[in-house]
Amino acid sequence: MKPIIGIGTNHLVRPSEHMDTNYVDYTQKNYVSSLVDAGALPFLIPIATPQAAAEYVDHVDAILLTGGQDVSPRLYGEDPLPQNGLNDWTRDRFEQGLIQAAIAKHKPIMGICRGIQILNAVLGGTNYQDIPTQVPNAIGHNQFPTAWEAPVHQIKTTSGSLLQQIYGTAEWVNSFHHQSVHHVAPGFTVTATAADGVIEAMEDQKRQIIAVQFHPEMMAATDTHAAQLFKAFVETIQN
Ligand SMILES: [Mn+2]
Repeated sequence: MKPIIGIGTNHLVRPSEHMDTNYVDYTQKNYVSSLVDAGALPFLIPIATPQAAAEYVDHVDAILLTGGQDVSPRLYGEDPLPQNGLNDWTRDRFEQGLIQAAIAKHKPIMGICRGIQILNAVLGGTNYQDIPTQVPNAIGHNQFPTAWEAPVHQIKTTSGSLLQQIYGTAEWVNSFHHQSVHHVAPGFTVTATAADGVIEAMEDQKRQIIAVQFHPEMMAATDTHAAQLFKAFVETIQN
């Protein structure tokens, strides 16, 4: 049996150019294809109540938390800065439910981009609301409109981490974010940083959580490290 991975989705809640007033739950195809290629069977979990989150977790072997909106600073007790972008309290609360249930039921979690930020906020850390204004001498962390799979900045990894086993001591990754982990939640080890100190990955081997700020799902088709990261996550589930 392939491990079943529940993907936390995004949703449209306003009229949009392509979908008009069809309000859909969705995820980007490359999250799905990366998990399929790594040997898993992904299911998309629609955004629902926090109570429903726990029931969804009962039906999957692991959770993938994906990119999207800025995590509400309310989750870590801060008022928003003017640079804080779109927040979605419904999604935040639902993913909080997914995280808490997955940990309670000893199911592994992988977080990507917003995923690392919601994990950190829910589990007791704080985030930078806006890297350019809050991190001194910050490098560029938003490569848009450069190709999604193009690696644009370096990371240095931490010895003993799963991330270093896969990526080596230093590597180039892509970058599409203006927020990041600030104070690290208890239980996590920082496993990669950018040259400006911005946290690019962390993990908690005890709770089987691996999280990255970059986007391996956009690189997995062209980059062996990114593909291997998904394989390693899937293997975590099988153990
Ligand atoms: Mn970055």
